[in-house]
Order: sequence, then C-alpha cells, then structure tokens
Amino acid sequence: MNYKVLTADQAAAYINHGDIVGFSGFTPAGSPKEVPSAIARRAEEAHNRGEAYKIGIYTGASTGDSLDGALGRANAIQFRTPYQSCKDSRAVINSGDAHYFDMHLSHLAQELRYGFMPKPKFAVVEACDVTDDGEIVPTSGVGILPTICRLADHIIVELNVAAPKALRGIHDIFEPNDPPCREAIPVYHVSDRNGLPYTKVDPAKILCVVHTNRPNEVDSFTPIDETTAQIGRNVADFLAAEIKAGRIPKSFLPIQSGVGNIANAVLASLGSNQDIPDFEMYTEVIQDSVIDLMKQGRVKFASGCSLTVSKAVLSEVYADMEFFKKRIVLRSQEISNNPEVARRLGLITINTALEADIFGNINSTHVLGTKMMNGIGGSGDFTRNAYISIFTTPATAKGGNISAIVPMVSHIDHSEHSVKILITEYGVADLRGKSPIERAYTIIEKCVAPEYKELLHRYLATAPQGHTPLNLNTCFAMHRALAETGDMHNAQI
Ligand code: 0RQ
Repeated sequence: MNYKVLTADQAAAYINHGDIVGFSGFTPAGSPKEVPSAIARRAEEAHNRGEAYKIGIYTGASTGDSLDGALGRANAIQFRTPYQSCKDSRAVINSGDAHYFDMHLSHLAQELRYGFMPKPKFAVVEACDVTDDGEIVPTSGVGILPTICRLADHIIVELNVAAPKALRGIHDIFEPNDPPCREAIPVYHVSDRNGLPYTKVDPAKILCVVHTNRPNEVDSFTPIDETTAQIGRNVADFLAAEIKAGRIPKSFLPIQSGVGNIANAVLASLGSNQDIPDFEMYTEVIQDSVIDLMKQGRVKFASGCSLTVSKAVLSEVYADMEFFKKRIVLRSQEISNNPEVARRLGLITINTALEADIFGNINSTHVLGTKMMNGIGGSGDFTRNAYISIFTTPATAKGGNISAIVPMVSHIDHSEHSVKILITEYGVADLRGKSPIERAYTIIEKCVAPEYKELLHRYLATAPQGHTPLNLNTCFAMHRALAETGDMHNAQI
C-alpha cells in the first residue's frame, strides 16, 4: 500500500479549529472510531489551554460513542447535521453549544453538492479495503461516503480489520448527476444494482491511512415487552387484512422500517404472521430481526444503508458472506432513502412517533416542542413517498404521565397529508379518506389510552368547530400540565 500510515492522533493533527469534516457510516455501522476520538482529545487539550477548538460535522445518520459521544463530551461540535441519537451530542445541541440542523437523510449528499452548505475539507471514512488506485470499500454502513470523498480536499481512511475484505461486493455505490442532468435511478426491484462495489477516488487525495480493529458500537435491543409486541401484532394484522381486502398485492410489497425496539418488534410480528408472505425490505437500517428472518427464509432480500446489528449477529454475517451477499445490498443514503425509488417500489413504511395529534400530524423529534431527541432521520423520505405510511407509538410514555396522542403536536415532522395509518398497542386508526373531524374520532377511539379518552373528547367538544376544530386556548393544555406538574392527566380542558 502506497499511502502514508499514521496514528489517529497524527491524523487528527491535520484537522484544525473551524474545519468541516464529513464522516462515513450510518448509525454506528461504518462510522469511523479512532480519528474522531483523537479529534476530541485535541479539542480537550486546546480547551485546557484556553484555546477555541470546534469542528463542523456531516455524518450519514447517528454514529457511535467514539464520534458523537466523544466530540459531544469534549464540546467540540460547532455545527452538526443530520440525525444523531447520543445523549452527549443531544446535550450540546439542547444547551445551544452546538448548532444542529435536522435534515431528511436523502437530501444531505445532494445539498452538499448543490453548495447549500459548505463542503467538507476532510472526509474521514471507515473502509475494509483501500487500493493503490483509489478504490475505497466501505464496511457495514455507507451513509454519505461517496459524496464526501468526492467533495473533500483530503481523505483520511480508517482501515478497520474488524470488517473483512470479503465485504467487497455487498455495496452498490452510485452518485446521481445533479439537475438539470439528473437521470432516472434504475432501481426497479429491491435487489437491482446500478453502481460499483466501491467508491473510486483520486489516490492523491488520500492523506493517510489509520489502522484499527475496533468493532461497531451498536447497542443491544431491550427485549420485546407486551406493549411493543402488541403494536407489532397490530401492524401485522392490519397488513394481512389489507392483502385480503385487495388493497395490497397478494405478492406483498417491500417493507421499510425505522430503527429501535418498536421496529424490531414489528418485524418479528411480520415474520411470525402466517398471512404475511415472505417479503423484501427496501429500508435504511438492517437490524437483527431482519437477519433472523433472512435465515428463516421469511425475508428474501434486504436493501439498506447499514447493517446495524449486534456484535454477535455481525459476526454471523461476516462468517457467511457468500450467503448474505446474495441477499443484502448496502447503498448510499441518497439511494436507500430515495423518494423516486420509494414511490416506484411501493414501499410499506413503518416509522415511530414521539407524539401524534388527533388529526394525524406527527412529532418524531422534539420533546415538548423544544428539546431535540434524535432527528427526523429517514422517516420523512419514506413517509411522504410510501404506498402506505404507518406510524407506531406506545399510547403513553413515562409511566402513563404522558399521552402520546394530544390535541395538537408541539412540533410537526410529518403532516396529516402524509400520514395514512396510526397504530398503538390499543389499535389501528385508518386515516385514509377521512376529514379532520373523522380522523379525530377514529384516533381517539382506536389508539388513545383509555385513561386519556375523556380529556380528548372534552377538547373536541369545546373546540370551536370549523374544517379543523381548534381551541387556541387549550390545544397545548396537556403539554402545559406536563411541563408544570409532570403529568398530562392534570390538563385543564
Ligand atoms: O424516554 O429514553 O428516557 O426512556 O422517548 O422512546 O418508546 O423507547 O422509543 O427508542 O423507538 O424512540 C421517536 C425517539 C422513539 C425514535 C423515537 C420518551 C420515552 C423514552 C424513547 P427514555 P421509546 P424509541 C429511523 C427513522 C425518528 C424518526 C424515525 C426516533 C424515549 O424512533 O428518533 O423514525 N425516530 N426515523 O419515554 C416525551 C413524548 C414521548 C417521550 C416517548 N410524547 N414526550 N417523551 N418519549 N414519547 C432513524 C434513522 O433514520 C436512522
């Protein structure tokens, strides 16, 4: 290998206060680990000397603790986009120490190319292989790797031997042209490939290679509980009934599913429901449950942006690359989340709400309208362009003190126009073809926890009627009660 080999600290020494860095990966899968930790150490040393040191950050989505965690704790983030899900980056975002702008994941690469945001000076990318002629093979997550490699002045490669070189062939790397020369994206089936198994860069841009053998920092899931299991069953039963009613083809349609415990439970329920045929996934995050169902033959093929699986499951995949390479393709998020492809393939999309209102608007990101939780992620890319868009949420949070269904959401990520189905452990609200008032009665009847139904009925009864009943005095009464007393039951409506 012709490239200069440096330690992470030597590589980080190139990155100065004010620089903008793009990182590869999607979730902790495929995110660099050594260099960001070294940048955080640099920041801490600079801060101890009384000097400023912060960088701008572009990632694919959330990352691992050695990136968002370390840089958050070091207060080294000037700005950051898009999705994050780490308590230490969340803390600096909500304290105002870091500027955060939340973007649809499919937009990021193209908006960097369009020049809507400054281009990254450095791309720090994790690879399982890099050749002398500039082929970079990503690891278990792709994210924005192709675009940052092309736009950045310098590329730092973290060559991770924990990811086998046999991963070569699982990726499909393709960067579309920009308008007015954008071509159709030729993905007509979930398994179609139209790119290369690597990103090709000018070798002269590769500043150095940093060796590592650190595994991905993927958290394990909390076990499925009765609430998440019931939500999963409700989703599976709804989809099975849609097939019977002829509104979903008998051969079924590809599934997109968000990330987290509910998504895992939903997939498990789809897998065990005899009325759901074997299916394919066109999604962003491939979780443990997908690999499980793939081994059972229930999931025939999965297209995603990352293999966000536990260490044990990742070892299984790495040990049988021939089996999994025939059944998995990893794409950049510009393609895994592409609206054109989502609409063409007819995706059934399943994402999670923090709160929903009785009209079907969804807040996926802001607690009480102010505190950022994680970000919109890919949920907007998929929801807006779905064949059927589904949102799931437990009906209550924090031991019942919060109703996830409120008169009006405190922040809107997905509007009533894009949300077709809302599902809690209590049931399924089918919002298709319903006016706002019909949606409100359906959601209260089917999805709200029994202890909150009366409050929401009272709200509707006391709201000035119109096309959409809205009481400007009480639409946030449940939020106010939560903020002031810690319990939405105390709302004055
Ligand atoms: O708090 O962590 O203190 O216990 O929010 O809630 O029920 O554990 O659910 O982990 O699946 O996260 C929407 C955040 C759900 C996530 C969200 C509290 C609750 C708990 C987490 P604790 P749960 P999850 C995929 C595509 C973004 C959109 C998306 C998310 C914590 O799914 O980030 O799907 N989605 N993107 O107690 C105050 C409420 C609350 C509440 C729950 N109404 N008010 N707190 N909580 N409801 C991602 C990618 O694109 C990569």
